[in-house]
Amino acid sequence: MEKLKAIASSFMLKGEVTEISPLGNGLINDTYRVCTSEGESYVLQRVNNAIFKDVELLQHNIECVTMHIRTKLQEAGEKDLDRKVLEFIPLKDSPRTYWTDGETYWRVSAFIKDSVTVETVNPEYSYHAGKAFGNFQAMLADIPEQLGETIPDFHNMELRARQLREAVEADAAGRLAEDEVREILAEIETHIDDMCLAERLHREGKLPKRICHCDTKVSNMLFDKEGNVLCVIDLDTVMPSFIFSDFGDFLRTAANKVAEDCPEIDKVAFDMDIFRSFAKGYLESASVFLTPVEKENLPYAAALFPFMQAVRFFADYINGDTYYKTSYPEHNLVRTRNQMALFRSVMTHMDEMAAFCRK
Ligand code: GN1
Ligand code: MG
Repeated sequence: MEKLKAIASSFMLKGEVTEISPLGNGLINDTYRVCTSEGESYVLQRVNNAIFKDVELLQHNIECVTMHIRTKLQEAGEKDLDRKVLEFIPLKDSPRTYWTDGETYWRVSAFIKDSVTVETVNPEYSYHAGKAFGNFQAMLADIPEQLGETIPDFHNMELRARQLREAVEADAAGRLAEDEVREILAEIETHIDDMCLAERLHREGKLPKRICHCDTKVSNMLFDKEGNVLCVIDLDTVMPSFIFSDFGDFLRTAANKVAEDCPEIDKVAFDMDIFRSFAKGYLESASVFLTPVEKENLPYAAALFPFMQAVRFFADYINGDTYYKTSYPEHNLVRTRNQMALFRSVMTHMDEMAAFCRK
């Protein structure tokens, strides 16, 4: 903790650091809450630079995005600015917003007062979330700076399929010996071509990349106590992507009746009430910029994300769990089973979703 205290203290905080405690449950970065003698709270986060290789670019993206949103909100007369967009704190001796000793990277943002995160949402929350993510993309539609990809090809299904095939080829952990692993692999293979539609459309010039959040799971939104969305957090993956990313990844977590690692597979199901509420909110705020191709493929996005996540968890399982934090040896396999069950459930609702989006 002394080390963390020293790191936190090198940022321009109000007051002296008095307390540091762990916060949240992300699978990639380590996060702490910092309290100071002046009663202020901050979020201290270690950026996982094994995964985010270019922290400088990442922080540049985040600074551009938060400043752009702040200006937009200000222009719109927003009164509660500090709770509606994250603020990154510079170092005491430099305008840089991250600290590094050459090995680890840390940053600090202001803690948003009276905010909560949730792991599950009801239809009402989902409607607000849909509006919030649509707005987030709409506000970023005219960002003047060029943003880079903090993880190149992050949501590229062709790449994820390739990585799975490489993992299978290497079989580093000997897990291909398991019958179930081979069965899951066979099932995944039958869907890969269909699920690579976005990359094909992009190559044909029919699908643009826009600035997206790319990690829109439910727990990456802050709500106030009344259930209104305050702002979107966890901006590491904000980058150019297809709008499917934000639409699909929210539903992947929000519309699953259980958590992404729930081992009770028979309880996994895609909740159409959540879909309808979220899609309604999203379409209300995103319609200003969505093209017909983007709009008509929203049901595909709902299917793509559980599928892509299954492929990613599965490749990590086969690689011997080198990417996602796991709590037990089969954790990534359980996650894979869960996401494949969700994918199958989504696929039974394709026509219904298409009809809803056409309305
Ligand atoms: C990771 O760290 P966290 O939980 O915000 C992952 C997402 C996955 C998610 C699955 C950079 O996000 O893409 O959807 O786990 N982030 C990265 O829970 O790989
Ligand atoms: Mg994340």
